[in-house]
Amino acid sequence: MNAPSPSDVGRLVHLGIGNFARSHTLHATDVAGGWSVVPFTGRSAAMADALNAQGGKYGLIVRGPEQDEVSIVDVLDEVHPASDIDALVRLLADPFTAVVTLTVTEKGYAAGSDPATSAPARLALGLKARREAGVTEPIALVSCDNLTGNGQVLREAVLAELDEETAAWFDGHVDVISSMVDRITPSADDGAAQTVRDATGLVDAVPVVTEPFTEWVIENRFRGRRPEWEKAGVQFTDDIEVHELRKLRLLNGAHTLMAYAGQVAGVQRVDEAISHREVRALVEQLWAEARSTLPLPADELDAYTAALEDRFRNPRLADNLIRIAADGSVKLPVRALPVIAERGGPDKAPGEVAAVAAWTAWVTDRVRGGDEVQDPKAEAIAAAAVLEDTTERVSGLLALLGVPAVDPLVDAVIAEERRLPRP
Ligand code: CS2
Repeated sequence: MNAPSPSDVGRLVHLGIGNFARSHTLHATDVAGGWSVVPFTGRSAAMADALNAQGGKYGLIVRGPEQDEVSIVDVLDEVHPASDIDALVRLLADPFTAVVTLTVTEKGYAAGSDPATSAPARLALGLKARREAGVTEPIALVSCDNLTGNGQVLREAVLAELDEETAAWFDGHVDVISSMVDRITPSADDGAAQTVRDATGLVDAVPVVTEPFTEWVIENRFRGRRPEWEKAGVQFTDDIEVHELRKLRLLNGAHTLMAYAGQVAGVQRVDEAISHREVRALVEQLWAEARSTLPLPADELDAYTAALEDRFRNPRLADNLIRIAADGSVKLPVRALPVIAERGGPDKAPGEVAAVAAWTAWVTDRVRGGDEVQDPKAEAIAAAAVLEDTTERVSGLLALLGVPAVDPLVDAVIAEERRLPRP
C-alpha cells in the first residue's frame, strides 16, 4: 500500500467536545483545512444542542494580556451527543474516517466497559464495525489528554474492550498515537458572548476564551491520512515523552499546586495564585524538583518556566482555580507522585509534597464546609475527609491516589499541611 499523502482529505471524528478541544485541536484542524470534522460531546449533550443551533460555528476569543482577538471557527459538521453510539459506529465503519482525536480527560481512560459512559468502550464497538465492514484503510486514534504516554494508555483501554477477532485485527489497521496538547482554556466569562457578537455579529451561546499560546506535538506514526496540521504550527516528533513530561510536570504540576494551595491561601484565580508570595515560592520549589527529572538543557527549561510564569500572570484570562481543582485524584498521580518517586522520596521533593498536602487540605476544607468536590472518587474523598484522626484522614485520602498507608508520604503530607499558607 502506498502511504497516502497527508494532504488527502478525510474525516476526523472527535470525542469529548468541550472548551479545550474547541480552542485547540479542532481549531488547528480548521487551520489545516480540507477535512470534515464530526464531534461527539462528553457526558452532557448540551454542547451538541447549542452548537447545532448555531450551525456548528463558534466564536474564539484569544485573550492576550492587553487585548482580544476574536474569530469564528467554522469547521464542525453536525455535533452528536456521546449517547449517539449508532452514529459513532457508522462513522468508524466508513473508510473516509481516518482520524479520531480524543479529549475525554484523565478519568475518561478508566471509564470501564459500558459504552454509555466509556469512550474506549464506544471506540471498541466502532472498530469492530470497521473490521466487519472490511475496511482496509488505516485509522489513527490520537489522544489529546494530559497523561504520560497517553497513546499507550488509550491503546490499552481500547484493547481491554475489544472482542478477540477485532483485537487480532487491531495492530494491522489502527495506529494509536500520543500527543502533547497545550493551551490554557478557562471557562468563558459572562461577557464573552457579547464580545463575539460585537466583533463578528455571531450570536453565540457557547463562545470559547483562550490564551495566545498554543502548542501541539504529535507522534509521527500515521500510516493513513491525516490533516495537514503542520499548517497550524503542529510539530511531529519521534520522541513524544520528553514533550509530555515537560508539560505535565512544569505546567500542569504548577497548576495543580496553585489550584489547591491558592484556594487554601484564600485566592481564586491563577494570576492571583502566582502573585501570592508564599504560593509562588512553592511553585518555584516544585519547578526546581520537576526540572531535575527532565532530560532537557537548563536554558530551554529556563525559557519554558519564564514563559509559563507570563502565561499564568495574564491578568485578563481570569482562569479560576476551581476549574483546575477538579479530578485531583486522577491528576496528582500523573503530575506529582512520579516526581516524588524519581527524586527518591518526599524529603527530596518538598514542593511536590506541598501539592499533595494542598489537595488533602483543600478537599478536607471543602467536605467539612459542605462544598462539592468534583472528582470521580468524590464519595470516597468525602468519607476520608471527615475522619477525625489526622493520620487516618490523610492516609485514607492518599490511598485514593494509590499511596500505601505505611508510605513516608503520609507523614510528610501531615507536616506540610500545617505549613501551607492560610489567609
Ligand atoms: C489544567 C489544564 O485542568 C487542569 O488541570 O492544568 O486544563 C491546563 O490548563 C491545560 O493542560 C493547558 O494546556
